Amino acid sequence: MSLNYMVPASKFKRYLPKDYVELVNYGPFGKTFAECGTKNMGKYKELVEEHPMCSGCWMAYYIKIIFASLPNPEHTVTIGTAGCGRLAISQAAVPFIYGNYGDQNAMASGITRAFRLRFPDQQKDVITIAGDGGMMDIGFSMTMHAWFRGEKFTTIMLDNEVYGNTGGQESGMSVKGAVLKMSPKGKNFNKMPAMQLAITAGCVYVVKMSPTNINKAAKAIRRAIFAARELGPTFIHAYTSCNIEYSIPTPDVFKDAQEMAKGRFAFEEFMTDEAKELFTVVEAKKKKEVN
Ligand SMILES: Cc1ncc(C[n+]2csc(CCOP(=O)(O)OP(=O)(O)O)c2C)c(N)n1
Ligand code: SF4
Repeated sequence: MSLNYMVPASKFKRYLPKDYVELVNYGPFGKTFAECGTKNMGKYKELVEEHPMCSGCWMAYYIKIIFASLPNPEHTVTIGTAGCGRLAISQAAVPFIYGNYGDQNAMASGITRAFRLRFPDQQKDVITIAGDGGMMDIGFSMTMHAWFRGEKFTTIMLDNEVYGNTGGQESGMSVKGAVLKMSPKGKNFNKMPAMQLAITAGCVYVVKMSPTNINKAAKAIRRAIFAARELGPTFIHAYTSCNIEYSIPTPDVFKDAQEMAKGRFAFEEFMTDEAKELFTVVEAKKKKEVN
């Protein structure tokens, strides 16, 4: 995809859906992060606006942040799988690829490599976005092997600590003892250490967080994308509660996320020395572009 495909021919413009024209005129394509990033959300036409996820779903909120953080939305492809998140991700004005349950990182490996061959002079960003079941249970081998192979794309795990979309089975990321609708006896093994697994498997940048601070969340997503372009696999492990399966009243969803930010989702950031060096250069350049 490129801007050339998105800008409608002037004579054709009046026949196009209003939504599309507004996206071209007032959306983030071709704009800077300072103009159409997380700081200005609500003031421009966002890449994902309407979606069928539950009212107050924290995952849907975080997905909006992901799309508002993209450094280059017109050259980005997202890859997802079965699970609640794909209901919103597939509504975004960014190409979305949907495969069999759990194979998102295998698909992303092929697509990233194909892009590098087909568009050697154009940076394309590939991001997989999937739930904890898709990423750490059924897709576990494909997630891990993509990391071990050093595939250069970003993996974002939407961890709601349950299979939300299928009515509340425990996942490897549920905590020990968690009692869920379809795990009435309580889970009997520990939450998987996703961050440590990612570091061991060779991810060059890894963050664990509860995304209560929008700008901090955006910074992590952008860093993950910048590092994946140059250095290797990157991973964001975000807490995205399921207020339905964990019976969190909608007005308390933010409070719950704040509690998590003080607990098992306290902010942790890992980066290799090369990634650190890269961020110093890239972030100084971006700052200069804004001033
Ligand atoms: C191969 C296969 N097995 C099972 C399913 C059924 N299925 C759909 S979504 C889902 C679980 C989703 O849980 P998770 O990945 O954690 O995402 P969430 O819905 O919680 O966001 C399952 C088991 C499927 N679609 N394909
Ligand atoms: S079931 Fe849970 S994760 Fe799925 S949309 Fe509803 S609140 Fe969000």
